[in-house]
Amino acid sequence: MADSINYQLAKFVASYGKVSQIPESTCPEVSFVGRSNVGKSSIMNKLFGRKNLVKVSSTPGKTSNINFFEADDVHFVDLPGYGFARRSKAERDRWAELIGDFFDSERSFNLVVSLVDIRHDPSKLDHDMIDYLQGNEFNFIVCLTKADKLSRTQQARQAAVIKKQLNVPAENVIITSSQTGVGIDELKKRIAEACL
Ligand SMILES: Nc1nc2c(ncn2[C@@H]2O[C@H](COP(=O)(O)OP(=O)(O)O)[C@@H](O)[C@H]2O)c(=O)[nH]1
Ligand SMILES: [Mg+2]
Repeated sequence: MADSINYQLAKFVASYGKVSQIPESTCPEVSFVGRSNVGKSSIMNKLFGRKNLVKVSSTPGKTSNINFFEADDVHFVDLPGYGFARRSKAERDRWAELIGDFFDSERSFNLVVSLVDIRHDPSKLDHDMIDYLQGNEFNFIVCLTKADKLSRTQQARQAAVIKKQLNVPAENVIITSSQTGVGIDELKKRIAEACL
């Protein structure tokens, strides 16, 4: 196998409303989780070098499906975002069921990329998500998103605070920006290590 993933030919594979509809894993998989509006679609587009292959939502919080993308025989899974304030209980329940079923299912969980906005303290839902990943021994990294919104000094300070709050090893945390591309090469390196 090659030592790096060719992202040039990334394409959309399929969208699923239920975990039971998803076919068995046929290749390594990288899943993306995080609160709605954290920058999940943007970071996936940045990886793929595409503007809008993954839809960047103008209406945050719309409960979405589980969307599969593929590049160079690696699957990239865009999971529905959590924590949108105006979401109904029915929608929150649907989210919890989808995510729970997904991570409970027998798949190739090569890497889970958990996104947290670098500007804010992690929410209760961020904690729950990351505690779950750590507790169940998923191979995961935390991408701190939107670093371009802070100065270098502020980035370092926030990264230290968030690492401590989430209680994750320092090497599991990457500072990123889909706007400037900061951290994207490091993310690609981690993905290649987990998948190739
Ligand atoms: N400044 C800045 N804005 C970002 C970045 N990533 C995403 N955004 C913006 O945040 C909003 C939500 O992004 P999106 O990727 O759709 O988030 P998702 O809901 O997690 O998929 C959009 O307005 C994006 O343009 C980033 O790295 N820097
Ligand atoms: Mg999105």
